[in-house]
Amino acid sequence: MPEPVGVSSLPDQRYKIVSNEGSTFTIMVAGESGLGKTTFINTLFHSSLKPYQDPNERHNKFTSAHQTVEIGIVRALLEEKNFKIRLNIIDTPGFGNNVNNVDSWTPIIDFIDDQHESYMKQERQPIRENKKDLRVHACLYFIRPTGHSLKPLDIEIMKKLSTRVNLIPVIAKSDTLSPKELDTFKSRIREIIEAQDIDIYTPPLELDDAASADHAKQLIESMPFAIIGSEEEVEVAPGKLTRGRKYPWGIVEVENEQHCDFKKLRSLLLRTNMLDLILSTNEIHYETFRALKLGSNEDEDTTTENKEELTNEKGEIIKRPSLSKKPRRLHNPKFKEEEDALKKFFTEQVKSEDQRFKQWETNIINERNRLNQDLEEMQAKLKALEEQVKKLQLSKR
Ligand SMILES: Nc1nc2c(ncn2[C@@H]2O[C@H](COP(=O)(O)OP(=O)(O)OP(=O)(O)O)[C@@H](O)[C@H]2O)c(=O)[nH]1
Ligand SMILES: [Mg+2]
Repeated sequence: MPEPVGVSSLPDQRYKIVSNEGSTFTIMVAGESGLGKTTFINTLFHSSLKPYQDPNERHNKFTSAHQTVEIGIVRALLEEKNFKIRLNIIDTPGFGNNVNNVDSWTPIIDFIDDQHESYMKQERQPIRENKKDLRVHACLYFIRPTGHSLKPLDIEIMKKLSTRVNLIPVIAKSDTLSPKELDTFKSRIREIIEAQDIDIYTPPLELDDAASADHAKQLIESMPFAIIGSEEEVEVAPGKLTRGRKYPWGIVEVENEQHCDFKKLRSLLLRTNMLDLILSTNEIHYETFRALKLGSNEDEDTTTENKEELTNEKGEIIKRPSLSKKPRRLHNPKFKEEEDALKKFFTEQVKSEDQRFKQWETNIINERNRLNQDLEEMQAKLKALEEQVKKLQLSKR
């Protein structure tokens, strides 16, 4: 009997957000080849999920545990009371076996970016209902249970992932390590993650709710989660079957908290932290992507008349002013140059106006002096004439 998901028992406000925003939830698995990624998906399905048949799409069959060769989507339905969430699990091919591993993990990074891009494009369309949303809300990164350390390749990929998605590192096939080895391995990985500044997903501590805070603390302390996957059921007591792996020395059970952290991880993903994963993807990772995209689009704007082409539902191309015309100019060196040039031009204009004004002032002063001189001459002439008149009058008498 699957455990209740718990979404329907969320407080009203949160319930509304999930039902509006979270009608789909997407998890991705990534990591080296053969670490049990596909097996984990199947284990999760058998433990709590129903396969989902989209009427408009060909149904994706459950993948079986042989080497995954391309990125695949497994769909499921999370159902509780009247509440439904469409769940997508992205299975990816493992990497690490090739000489040039870049080719095997860049498609994973591209996939994540492409989903953000596609969502962004849909948001700009005039008709925005029924958006297809495959943005990855949580990426489980599978670590090989070497008991030693993280490989440089792991560090490189985890760094790239952590700037794009909620990254959750997991120790794969943890049944191959003894409890003591596992403890040491966990703390070593935590140290490396901290030293390398890899931003992994951390469940938020809700301090106003003691029980939730306690649960979050437990989750944080268990990171990176040690997991065991199995597609087999084993008999743990007469007639009692459970998912696990059987060894000559005993049985390891997937859902036994003494044996591994599978239940904790499942709870984080499907129960306690689903909402936070959805919201933080939207508010942090998607927004970061959008801001970066808008920043780089500004350069293009100058050549595309600030118009962007959109395709409406009928496939017709329409043009409208670009959304990317945002006041982010100061950060762009190109606009800084433009601004400097404008300032220079303005200063030169003011200078030349100033000179013109000064010249005009000088001309006026000269003209005034000239007029004053003329006036003085006229006055002198007038005086002379007056004196002549006086003299003539005197001589008449
Ligand atoms: N001991 C142990 N073996 C496991 C576990 N999970 C999976 N395996 C086994 O590991 C092998 C590889 O498992 P897959 O699930 O195909 O691994 P994958 O990560 O999907 O591999 P790629 O598709 O090549 O990337 C299978 O034989 C599984 O039975 C586990 O938790 N413990
Ligand atoms: Mg696989």
